[in-house]
Parts: sequence; structure tokens; C-alpha cells
Amino acid sequence: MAEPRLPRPSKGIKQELDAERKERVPAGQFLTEKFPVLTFGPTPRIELKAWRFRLFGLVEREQELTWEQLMALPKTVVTADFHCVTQWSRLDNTWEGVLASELVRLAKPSPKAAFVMAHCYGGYSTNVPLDDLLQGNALFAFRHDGKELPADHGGPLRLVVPKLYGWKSAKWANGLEFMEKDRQGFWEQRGYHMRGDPWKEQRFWDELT
Ligand SMILES: Nc1nc2c(c(=O)[nH]1)N[C@H]1C(S)=C(S)[C@@H](COP(=O)(O)O)O[C@H]1N2
Ligand SMILES: [Mo]
Repeated sequence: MAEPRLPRPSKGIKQELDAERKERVPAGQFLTEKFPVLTFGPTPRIELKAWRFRLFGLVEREQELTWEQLMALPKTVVTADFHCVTQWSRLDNTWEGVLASELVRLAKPSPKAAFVMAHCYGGYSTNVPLDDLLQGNALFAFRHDGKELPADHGGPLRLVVPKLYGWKSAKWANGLEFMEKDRQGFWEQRGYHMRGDPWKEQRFWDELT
């Protein structure tokens, strides 16, 4: 007796999907469906009541936002791929949060500001060119794939810079410092690239890329 047949996508469609996904994975990266946790040190726990976010450095007026003030800002949903320099990539992450450009707008940086330092609870930091923060849907996220952002992944609030390697996506973000000159953050002081574009494999600074 013949086996009952279930409709399947034709091989052609599957190959096209695979090719499309492959194009989204930069050189030297491997896909994972899991969401690994990559943190240097322990996970800070922050109560929303005590949570604050500082906008400082080259700004018109320094400010400190409460969680309520952050929640009052326009929200957005971004779907983006994530590439960690330790070679895993996770495609199609759905992030919900506030576009980084909204916080930059609030901060009113001086025209001299060309870089930011993202600061975090726990002491981590990472530097990002202001242009990279204003483009490519960079956002401060509090939800991931439809759920509240878990503490291990940076909750209550993390930066996500989809166009740069994952170490620029600062977890437990608590401030943005606007700077005229670029300065090294935590991993950059330990040899990581000042910019970190995965499409240019800007992993380490000594490659002079
Ligand atoms: N505060 C803080 N943010 C951080 C890190 C960290 O150690 N501390 N690690 C970075 C690195 S190297 C990566 S790849 C991503 C990993 O995010 P995940 O743990 O949610 O996967 O967070 C980045 N943000
Ligand atoms: Mo990473």
C-alpha cells in the first residue's frame, strides 16, 4: 500500500531559503538557533524603582531618566540578526524598545559629539560611533522575541546595535555619554576593534582594519 503523502515545500524553495539565510551570515560566523548568554562577570539585578538612565557628556543639559520616563517615549519593534565575535550568529531576533535615535534626540548632543560610550550597571562599557547609533535600527530594548528581556540577556534594558558585533550591544544599559573623540570601552581596552563591523570582520584592533 502506498504511503500517505504530506505536502512538503519543494526542494527549490528550501534551497532559496537556505541561500537567503547564508547571505545574512558574515564570514567566520556559524548559525545558532539557541540564544547563548555572553557576559563578563555576574548578572546585575536592578529594581525598576531604582533604575536610572543618564544622558551626559557633550549634551545641552545632562539628564537622568526614570523607568516611567523611558516608557513614555515612542516604542518600536525591530527584527534583526545578531553576530557575536566568538562566531555565533542568531538570525531574526525581535526586539521591542526605544530607538537609540529617540534618546539622542532627547539628549541634544553638541554638534561636536561624534562618538558615544554606552555605560552599564555592573561596570561594562562599550564605545560606538554616533552615526552607527543613529542608523541601522539601533535601539534600547526591553523585550525579546515577544517576552520580557531576561536579566541574563540584559534586562531591564539593553542596547542593541544590529549592524555591529554583539559586544557593542551593551546589556543593563544605564547611560549614554556623548564624546568628541573615540575612547575605548571594556573589550576595546582588551584588544577588540573600535568599530566592530561584522561584514568587515573588524574583530580585533591590531588588524588595522
Ligand atoms: N554589560 C554587558 N553587556 C554585554 C556583555 C557583557 O559582558 N556585559 N557582553 C557582550 C557580548 S560579547 C555579547 S556577544 C552580547 C551577548 O548578549 P547575550 O548574552 O544576550 O547573548 O552582549 C554584549 N553586552
Ligand atoms: Mo560577544
